[in-house]
Amino acid sequence: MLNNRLGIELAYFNRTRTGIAASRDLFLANLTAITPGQENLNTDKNRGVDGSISWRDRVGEVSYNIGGNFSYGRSITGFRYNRIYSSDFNRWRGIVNGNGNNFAADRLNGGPFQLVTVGQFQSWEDIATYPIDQDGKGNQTFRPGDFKFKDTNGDGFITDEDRIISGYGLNTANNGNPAPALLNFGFNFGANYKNFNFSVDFAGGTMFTFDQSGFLREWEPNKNTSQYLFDNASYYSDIWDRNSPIIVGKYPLLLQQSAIVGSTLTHTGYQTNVTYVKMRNVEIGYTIPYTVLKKFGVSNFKVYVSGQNVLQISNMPANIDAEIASSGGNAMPSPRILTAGVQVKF
Ligand SMILES: [Ca+2]
Repeated sequence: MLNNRLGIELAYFNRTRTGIAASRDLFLANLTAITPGQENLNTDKNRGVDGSISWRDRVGEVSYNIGGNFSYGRSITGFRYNRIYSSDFNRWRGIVNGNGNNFAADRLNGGPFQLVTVGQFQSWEDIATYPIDQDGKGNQTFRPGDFKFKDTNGDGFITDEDRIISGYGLNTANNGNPAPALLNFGFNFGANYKNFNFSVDFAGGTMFTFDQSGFLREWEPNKNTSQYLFDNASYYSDIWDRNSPIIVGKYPLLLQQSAIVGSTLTHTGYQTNVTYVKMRNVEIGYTIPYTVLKKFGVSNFKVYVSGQNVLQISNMPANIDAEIASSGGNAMPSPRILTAGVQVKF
């Protein structure tokens, strides 16, 4: 298009898988020791769109190219064999036998049902006068810095029934580690001027949830925690005096207890809906002209510096690698590689 300067591609996909194996709900006495076999009962759907655009041209002695691409996809729960729900509320949530997964038919697969965090208690007085009872005990188990939750059904209490779909999917099959971004994008730029060349490309993603766990969330007995959590948690103004005022940070006090601070129900207090972009590759090079090289018997001589994963801009806690596979943050990030080199061909 336009003398081959402009390129555009757009693709839409809509895939339905049928015959996914599942077991029928059968009620057999445990004594029979029989479990129903799996049959091809269910369906799943995946829909999405991806595209790319590129442009290359020349301005005076500079030739350049610029491009971008994206892909967006979502999975949707399809037909589900007539499951038996314990209540209409669980039917709406798609919860079967206490399984927290979202199995409701024709719903976008996404965030788990969880409490939504709406703030933090700022002081003891704030706790004493807070109109919503979060623990069924008049909030006496809370301390300044602990989370406040949304009373979705407005009954004045925080219970299981206040949970709603919130955030994007967490990879429950993988310890709650982040699921892949629903929207991925990239863009690139390259230019040549005389004997100089420059190229850079960026890659990023958005629409996924990072749920801090482990080192980024807890301070349990005989366990380490992260500097990030220490730096951002609430703390006693006098560490030797438990009656001293609590300075409220971004997270609750770090207490050595096994229960998750604030609520035993999952909530959004430690979650971030992440958007990130990384400078994936960058290179600048200079090629010595052949007219100069010829007399040395060299056909090609190029010097360059290049980098991979040079920088990341994101809203990740502590700006840790958004592509990290661990919700505890304790995994190897993509390495940052800087290279300086000389290419010689004879
Ligand atoms: Ca409620």
